[in-house]
Amino acid sequence: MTTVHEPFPTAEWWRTAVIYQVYPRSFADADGDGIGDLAGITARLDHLAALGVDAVWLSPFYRSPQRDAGYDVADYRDVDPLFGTLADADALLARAHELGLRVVVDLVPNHTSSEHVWFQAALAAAPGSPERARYLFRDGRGENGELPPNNWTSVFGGQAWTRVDPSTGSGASDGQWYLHLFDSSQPDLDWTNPEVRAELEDVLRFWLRRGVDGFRVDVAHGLVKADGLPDWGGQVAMVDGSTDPGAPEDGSTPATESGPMFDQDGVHEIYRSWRRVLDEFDGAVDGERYSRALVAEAWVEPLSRLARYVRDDEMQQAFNFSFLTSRWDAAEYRAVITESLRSLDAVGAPATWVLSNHDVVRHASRFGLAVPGSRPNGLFATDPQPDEALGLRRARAATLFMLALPGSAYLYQGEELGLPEHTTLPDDVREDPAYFRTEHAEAGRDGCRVPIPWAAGEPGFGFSPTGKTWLPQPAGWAAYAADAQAGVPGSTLELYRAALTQRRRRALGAGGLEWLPGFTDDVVAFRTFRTDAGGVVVLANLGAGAVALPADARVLLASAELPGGGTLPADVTVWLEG
Ligand code: TEU
Repeated sequence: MTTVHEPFPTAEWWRTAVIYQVYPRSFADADGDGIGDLAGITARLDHLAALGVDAVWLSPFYRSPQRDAGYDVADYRDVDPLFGTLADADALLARAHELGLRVVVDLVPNHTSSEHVWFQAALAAAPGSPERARYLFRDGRGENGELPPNNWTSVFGGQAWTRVDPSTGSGASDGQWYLHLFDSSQPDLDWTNPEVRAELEDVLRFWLRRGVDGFRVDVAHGLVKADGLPDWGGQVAMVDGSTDPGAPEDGSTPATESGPMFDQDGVHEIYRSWRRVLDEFDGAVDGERYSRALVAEAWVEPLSRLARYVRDDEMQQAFNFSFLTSRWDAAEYRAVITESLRSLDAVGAPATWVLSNHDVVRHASRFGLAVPGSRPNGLFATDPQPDEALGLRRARAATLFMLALPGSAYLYQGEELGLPEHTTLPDDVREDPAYFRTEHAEAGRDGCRVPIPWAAGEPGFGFSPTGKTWLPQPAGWAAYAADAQAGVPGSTLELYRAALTQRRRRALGAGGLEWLPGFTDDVVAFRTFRTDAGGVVVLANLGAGAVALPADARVLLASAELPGGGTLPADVTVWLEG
């Protein structure tokens, strides 16, 4: 079935858009090598149109040695042969637009791959040269420069500096060090260098000219480092985004301390100039007037700090990781939703909502953990395993209340199938650099990156024509396959479709929200409203026992079968006719 949307309903489409994240290596494989590709995505775009999303965000597909699954870019203006060609990218864009889907691509400006021509030139050049000045090369400390220039650690574990000397095979012998907040194959660019700024702006224009509708900006809070790269007593953790060992004892993230490598005021000038680049393209294609969007991947707290990224002349959106990192707790959700709407309204930006992505344990598994909603950096087979059924029940409930919230929502591929994390991956198939750099202390992110099951009865569950998959899929995934759920009442896929249909029909993303009194603390209860389209009443029961539904309740959608008798069981969300 192909559903073509009303194309491009408003100029500021991103204010209410549901944006579906495609992780190219794991979405669909057309050429049979077991790794997803652009042609595979294009062939499956009908699934996304039928699902009812507004836009697609593609994780990086650029030329890359794939040390960090493409977040290590060697050439920003080409497609990696693993994923296809520039012509395949053009075909994808054309087909998506035909279906009324906008396309957001990933931009990785904080670092390049060490195989980027710039970094290779930097290694070949002398300290102090213009080639070195595009990155953060420094002399080491200690008598012979044998100690790293400061004490920063990599987000993936280990120190954030690597020394160039013949023994590391880097080709340089002067013994300088270069900074990498992530893997050693991901050297950080120096954003105080005008050449770096000009180059990345040109990259934006390259993709805008090809017709992309926006960019998801990787590590948007990291581009500018504090002057002098001062030592810091803290440590940055992957996935949970917590940054300070001096954090409050209750485990909450400290309010403002983010370290000298993150959330420096200087980043905002960069986004102001990018915004001007995007604005050049408003109306540039076929005279169509709609704005291209920038979305910040910035692990910044509190939300009032995050709101600075989406001021009027900066980006349009920022991921709401405070929402993603909430535990399964009604009071916590009420607080984060209230605070999100308050701080983003204050700058005129839409709130965004997200529960899963390619860096975190899938929410269907997080909510099935002993502490539901806690967020380990991956799970090993030897770890206590999540309760799959409970996790899925809560995930469906969480998604259903998320999709009623005003603003824009992000979905991660496979969550519409209710996919859990692969929590029993054999260690010898893991690829995430975080697993290696932490010396296997963290399982890392491979478990949320397993190829998608499309067809229950086919090898590799239809991911690839040969049945190959770059990571193994659990045998139990036949039940989650898209073809096993399509048209099946009560399936997770049909729940997502129904919710997205109602969301669109009732313009929920564009509405406001009011909290409803009269329910117990364990119930997230709100009414969405919009004068011209009508709203819904949303009740999410996060408590342990059933609660009574209002006497006159007319149920529009429920995240699980209701028992009748006018009750809302535990871990279920309903939308009621407003
Ligand atoms: O992730 C950034 C990242 O690792 C954050 O989750 C991190 O916890 C935060 O910066 C700490 O404050 C992005 C990509 O999503 C990820 O896949 C890449 O591996 C990474 O950047 C490097 O490009």
